Amino acid sequence: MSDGFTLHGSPHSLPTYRVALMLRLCREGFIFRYVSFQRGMHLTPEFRALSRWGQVPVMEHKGRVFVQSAAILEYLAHTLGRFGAGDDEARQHIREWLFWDADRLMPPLYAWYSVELGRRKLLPLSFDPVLVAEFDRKGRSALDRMDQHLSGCRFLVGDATTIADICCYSDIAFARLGGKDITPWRNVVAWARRIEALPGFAEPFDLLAMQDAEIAP
Ligand SMILES: N[C@@H](CCC(=O)N[C@@H](CS)C(=O)NCC(=O)O)C(=O)O
Repeated sequence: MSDGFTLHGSPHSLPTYRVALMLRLCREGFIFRYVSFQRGMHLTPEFRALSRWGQVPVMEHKGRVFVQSAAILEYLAHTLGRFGAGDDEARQHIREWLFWDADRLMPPLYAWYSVELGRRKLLPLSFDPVLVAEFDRKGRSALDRMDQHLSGCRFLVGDATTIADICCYSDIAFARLGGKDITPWRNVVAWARRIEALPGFAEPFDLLAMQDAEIAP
């Protein structure tokens, strides 16, 4: 096992992107192992031995195995000393955003992407229009909340980028890939531009290749 970072996931996976983006912004190289859902790679005994819940992303580092993208971001912030909190209060606020994201932001915005993949027949997915309307209602409401918060600040917590921003930004990137126009949320758009201006920033499909690859720092 390598002493560096190995990331198992898929370019179509929003939580995989969020970990890859963090590593890239920290200028850390990593080995990417593509787990193809279509080929059932997530069901193999080797993968199930790594991933407690059978999900990507999985990150390996120094003989340890990590799952759950938000928890991985916290580990990376702590280990690499980047994009973390300056004090206990900020750490708590960052964690609140990570939990809010998993509860309110990521589910509807990632669903928008799934709906689009199904619509374009790239995956065998179809959704009841009632469900699609519900994704829309929840996604819009979460974006309203975020936009309101960002009206008074440049980043979600404090005055510099943290893992809270990296986490929530990934949802915005996938909402856009899902064909959603987020321009009505002007503060969110301005904030997203700040993340996109960070050195090393890359869009999802520019960062993760469809086959195993060594990603340069
Ligand atoms: N809360 C998890 C979500 C992970 C997740 O939903 N992964 C999906 C791909 S994006 C997956 O592995 N799905 C396969 C399955 O659940 O069987 C995280 O943030 O890491």
